[in-house]
Amino acid sequence: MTRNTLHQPPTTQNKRTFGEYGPWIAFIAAAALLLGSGTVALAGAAKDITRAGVLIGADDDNMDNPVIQPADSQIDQSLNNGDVLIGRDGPDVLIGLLGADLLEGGEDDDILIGGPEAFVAPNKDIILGGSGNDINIWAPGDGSDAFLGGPGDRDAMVFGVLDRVDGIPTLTPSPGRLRTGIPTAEVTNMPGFCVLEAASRRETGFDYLVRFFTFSDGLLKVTVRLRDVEQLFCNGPDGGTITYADLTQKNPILEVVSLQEVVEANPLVGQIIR
Ligand SMILES: [Ca+2]
Ligand SMILES: [Ca+2]
Ligand SMILES: [Ca+2]
Ligand SMILES: [Ca+2]
Repeated sequence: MTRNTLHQPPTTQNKRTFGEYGPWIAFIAAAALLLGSGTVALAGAAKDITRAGVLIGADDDNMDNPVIQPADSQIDQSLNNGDVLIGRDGPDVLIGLLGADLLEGGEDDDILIGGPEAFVAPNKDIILGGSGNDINIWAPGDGSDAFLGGPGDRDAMVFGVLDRVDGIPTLTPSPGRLRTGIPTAEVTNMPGFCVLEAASRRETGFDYLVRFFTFSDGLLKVTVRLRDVEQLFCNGPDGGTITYADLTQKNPILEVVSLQEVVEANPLVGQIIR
């Protein structure tokens, strides 16, 4: 399913030009950007771990799409920009953008981003890491999500302000991620902080609920559900810090850590956040 050309979604809202992508486009294109066409898109190729892919939601399943929405129907037939993005063998980067997206990393150590949705609803994503040590990044403006890390004993949940151009996360070259690059995010400058709550898997299907409160009004804005996730990185209640919880511990708590301690806990997260 590798596409060598950029698919331009048909809607005005999502129309982007190469120029708008800025200098990143050359790198992204070289890294074999895969832009989802339709609602299901696949990255990488079976039995070839070098075929990692960047898979970005097309955001074209909406009422402006005549394939989805018959002209003679006034009733919304669309998924409101929801995409299904499925990674394969390699270490993929999956980015859902707008809509309630379903992301599945597949095998290897994937980086998954349900948004960024920038407060545009629907913005509640379901994210499945699959095997390997996966990283899910939530950014302010994304809604309440569920992240199921799956197999892998170092799946990580990260809350941070994603670096982006025109709403699309920028991908920075990384030695271990030559085909895709990695997204980057500022954790210490978020407009809020996380509170970790243990959950009953029997009652909820999840191990933890992460509550995100905003500094400006002290209100609970978002809850991210975690299952089979071993690490949590967020901002602390005093702001300007990185907090970390080892979710494999009994009664884990979020504690302020240095960037060096982040690197020791998860080297790839250490490259992504600051
Ligand atoms: Ca989408
Ligand atoms: Ca994968
Ligand atoms: Ca995993
Ligand atoms: Ca896991």
